[in-house]
Amino acid sequence: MQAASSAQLALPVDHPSVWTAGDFADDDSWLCYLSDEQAGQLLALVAGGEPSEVMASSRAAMASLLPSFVPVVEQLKRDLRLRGFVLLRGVPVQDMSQEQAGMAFWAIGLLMGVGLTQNARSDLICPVTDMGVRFGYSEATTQHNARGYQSRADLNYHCDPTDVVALLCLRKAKSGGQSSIVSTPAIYNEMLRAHPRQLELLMRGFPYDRKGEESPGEAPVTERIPVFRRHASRVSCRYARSYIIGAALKLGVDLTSQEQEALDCFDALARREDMALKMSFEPGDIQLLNNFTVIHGRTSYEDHAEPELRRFLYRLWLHLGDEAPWSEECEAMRWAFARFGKLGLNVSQIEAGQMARVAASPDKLAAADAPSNQ
Ligand SMILES: O=C(O)CCC(=O)C(=O)O
Repeated sequence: MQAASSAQLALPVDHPSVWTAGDFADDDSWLCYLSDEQAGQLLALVAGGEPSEVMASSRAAMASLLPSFVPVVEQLKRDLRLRGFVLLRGVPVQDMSQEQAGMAFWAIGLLMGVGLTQNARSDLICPVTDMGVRFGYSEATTQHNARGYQSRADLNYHCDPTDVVALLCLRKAKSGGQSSIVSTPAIYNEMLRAHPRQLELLMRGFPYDRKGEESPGEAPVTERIPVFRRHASRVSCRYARSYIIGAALKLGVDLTSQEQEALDCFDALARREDMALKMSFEPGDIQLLNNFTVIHGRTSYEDHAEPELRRFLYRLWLHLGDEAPWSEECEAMRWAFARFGKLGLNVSQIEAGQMARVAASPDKLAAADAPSNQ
């Protein structure tokens, strides 16, 4: 890894990961439509495959079942390294059961990286849906151990703690639930220019809450994770305010007024109208984000009355292996708040123990999970 010199540190980042919404006013190259051939190969895969076989499949085996995806995957990974986001449109979820949609999603993820467990239930394909959890990210509304993806609340801009997060939309909300994304290198540049004192505090970082999902004997909070870490030509970011607030509460310390101000400054820049690229998911869309350079948020939503119509996404947390730029991150940035308890494990690490739950129905999940908030 090439370390940043002090001269470089003083300069703004000049990299394709720096963008604002206006840069895409006439550019939809981030939107990638699946071809009929690709949709057909996905349908053939899920019609013939058992979920357990798909989950245990190797990347090479999956590439031979989905050959039309192989060149696309290389392009997607390039886009994620540079611009940091892609929306894949056209997974034929309308012709699949929910379980089959989960399998198709896993298969595409497998071609890109290694799927990791995302909670204490070892979910590899994690439902993002309203399970009745109350969630907030201010000091006043933070709920003990609650995770936002199980609520229908507005989700403040944050990254997930892996290299890449992927969200597959199966059903939209009745209203709301709009996704928006912001370039964190663009926030960094703005802070470097106008708020250097706040930036310094963010570079020092914060401990993150483990939300009660740690194993017995593990600390309830992480070590300090920098919000920004500068490299020679780029900058990486980790940010999830509800986890920072949760950790401060568990440690019994108040964030200082300067720290609060620095977090407010980050949030205010993220929410600036010119910064965010908004997108509305359609069923069959997969949003892929580089968590080191893109934060995502979601507006609150209203659901349909009928459970079978309610907003439902699946989520993958992908580890992209030892190629740059992922391999250039230090341990605290790379694994952030992902590797503890039963989080951050791949299939081979968990198969000796419990099997991950694959594509269970939201009702079963709600019943199983309601009291634990995991
Ligand atoms: O529901 C969404 O659109 C986003 C959910 C989310 O932010 C997450 O799962 O990290």
